Amino acid sequence: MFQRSLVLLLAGVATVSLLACGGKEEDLDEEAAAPAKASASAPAPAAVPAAAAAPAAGSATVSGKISFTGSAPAKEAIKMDADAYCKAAHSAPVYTQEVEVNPNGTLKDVFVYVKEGVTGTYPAPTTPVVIDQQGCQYHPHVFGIQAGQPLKIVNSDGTLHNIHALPKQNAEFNIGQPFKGMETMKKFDKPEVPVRFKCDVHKWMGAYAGVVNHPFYAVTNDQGTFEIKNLPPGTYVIEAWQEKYGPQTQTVTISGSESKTVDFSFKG
Ligand SMILES: [Cu+2]
Repeated sequence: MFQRSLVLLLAGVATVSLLACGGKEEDLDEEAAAPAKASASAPAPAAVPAAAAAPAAGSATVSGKISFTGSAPAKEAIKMDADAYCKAAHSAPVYTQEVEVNPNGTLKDVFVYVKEGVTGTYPAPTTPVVIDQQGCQYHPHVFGIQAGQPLKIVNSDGTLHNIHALPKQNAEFNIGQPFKGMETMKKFDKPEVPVRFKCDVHKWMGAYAGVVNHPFYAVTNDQGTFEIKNLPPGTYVIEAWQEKYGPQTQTVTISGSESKTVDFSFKG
């Protein structure tokens, strides 16, 4: 115990990850079970039966669709010849994911989150977000995670991957996973959108995380839609971030259990 505090005192950022699987995360778990401080003055919301780790902060919803106009860059088939394992893992062509236009003219893999306006504290879930290296691609390609929430990095391939996170606000990391089934736990301490990941072995591999300090985020699906639930009443800046086209923002004001639609449109 003494040793642990000493290390924490001395080391700051660099060594914290070594201790992440110790008692620290369990403390967070207990806090996560308590209602959000923001709603302390109001009566506790009726117990959500199968409550997830995130506290039920409010009951407003912001949802929307990301449409796309113009022409997308031509999809390029990825050449995986450099690694026989990767090449053999696919019987059909695999395409780049920089701009993913859905059949209904919307965009997939846009990270949508509340950029400004969230008050209160939202303890990081202790359940990890998983990023899997499978078929020499990252799954998912774009994902959200809370600051302080564990990120489980998995190698499902029988080949070497080297996952290299390139944040600007958080600590960079660079981890070789030479064997199938390897798992590494990491986390980001600060909010940052986006954080890019690359593989130093396979140049075509790329992924992006949106790191936020609350649970109000989503990634658009193959219908181009998103939904952000359990928002307390307030005025919020909603940002939609796309890998090639960058961010767009809109402001929305919601009250009570209102549902509002915030649509975005990106142009190729
Ligand atoms: Cu790789």
